[in-house]
Amino acid sequence: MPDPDMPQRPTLDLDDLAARLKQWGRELGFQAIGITDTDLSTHERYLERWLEAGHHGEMDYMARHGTKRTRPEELVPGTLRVISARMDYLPPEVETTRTLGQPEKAYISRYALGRDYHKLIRKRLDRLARQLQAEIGPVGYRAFVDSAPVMERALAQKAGLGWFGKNAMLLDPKAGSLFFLGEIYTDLPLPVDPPFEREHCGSCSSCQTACPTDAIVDDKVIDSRRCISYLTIELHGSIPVEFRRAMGNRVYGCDDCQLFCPFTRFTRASHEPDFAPRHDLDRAALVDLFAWSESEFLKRTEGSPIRRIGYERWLRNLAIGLGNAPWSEEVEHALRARLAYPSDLVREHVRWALAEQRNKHAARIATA
Ligand code: B12
Ligand code: SF4
Ligand code: SF4
Repeated sequence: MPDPDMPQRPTLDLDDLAARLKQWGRELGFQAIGITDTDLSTHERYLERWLEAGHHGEMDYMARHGTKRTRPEELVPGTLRVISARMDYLPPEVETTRTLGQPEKAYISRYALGRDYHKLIRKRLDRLARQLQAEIGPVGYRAFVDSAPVMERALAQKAGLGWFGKNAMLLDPKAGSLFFLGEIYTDLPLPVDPPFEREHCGSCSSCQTACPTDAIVDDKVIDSRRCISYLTIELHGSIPVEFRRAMGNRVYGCDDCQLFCPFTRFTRASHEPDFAPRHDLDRAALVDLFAWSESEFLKRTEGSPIRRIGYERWLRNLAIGLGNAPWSEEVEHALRARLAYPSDLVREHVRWALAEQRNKHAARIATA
């Protein structure tokens, strides 16, 4: 029974409000908005299985929050609905597979070429929620982007934004998967959208074939410990030797399971200035990035997601890229210049890379 002393919300046409909310979302730069409830019980089981198998590697935060990740109302008490939002990020005219095929260049994941997406999307979600409040008065809400124990893809699938591809990405049949997700948890009982039921992968398995390190261990299941994204961004220590050659020139993240997906041809370019490449990161040569001093690294990655890994891991990743580059005096010279760098981690990767370079040089001489 409603408490007669409590101020009541005026009777709302929630269907109309949800339609307007989606319109505001589009005006704020989101390409899709959907609404779902908080029942993630099926995904809770998938997550448990994934954690039991150790597929999270060193990402302890994936196991740390108990059921808060899969039960939104435990993370934010009172949550009834989740508004899921999609923002595309591929800047126009940025090369993808071509750069991957140029082994003297660095391949940086296309989501990380510009400014960090977290702040931008959080701000937009806050604006969306404030617009809702301006319309109907106080509403309980919290906005998230990849920053809290939230099952972003599962919520998006339930909210109708796409299906889980065999590469575990959330895909939209008309836009591929090169987009970010964010959400608003709210206590407003908005009408929910139907989940995205149809799976469009069919008999395709291009992502599994394309994955350089066989990290897609089952349909929709990634073993992070094999995934280049994890190895270059999340892993703190030494990158296991077994994966180093397969990493090629991928020095920050990896996009292969998306680039070779047939739906990626439907990607729509993003004109968000924040996502535009900085410092030519979409086309830079490995040797040039390896030559950055620590202060240059800090300055040039200010506000970029790359900064997160720090200078030491940046050099670690680039050393592997250089080891995989075709032999050249310039590459050997660049590596030798770092042989005395004051970090065991960096020195070990540089030694590995030099050995790779020397093997290639020897093979060249032998066949000359
Ligand atoms: C941990 C994490 C990683 C880890 C682990 C990846 C992983 N697959 O979990 C690592 C570091 C490897 C990683 C890599 C990348 N990530 Co990441 N990552 C996350 C994070 C923080 C959590 C993901 C998670 O919950 N994993 C747990 C596992 C169990 O979930 P899952 O892989 O999504 O698996 C689901 C499906 O397998 C499904 N499922 C399993 N079996 C079945 C069976 C059926 C029938 C069905 C229907 C479903 C189903 O249920 C599982 C649970 O929902 C999210 C942000 C967030 N808070 O959600 C971003 C996020 C998933 N990552 C993102 C991105 C962009 C990437 C990269 C592309 C970055 C890059 N270029 O390097 C790669 C892609 C790798 C890949 N193919 O997944 C985006 C994905 C956007 C999208 N379109 O899907 C997210 C949502 C961040 C964001 N806010 O935009 N990531
Ligand atoms: S991001 Fe790269 S390494 Fe990870 S699953 Fe996809 S293709 Fe494999
Ligand atoms: S490459 Fe094929 S199997 Fe993999 S996600 Fe895309 S459509 Fe699905």
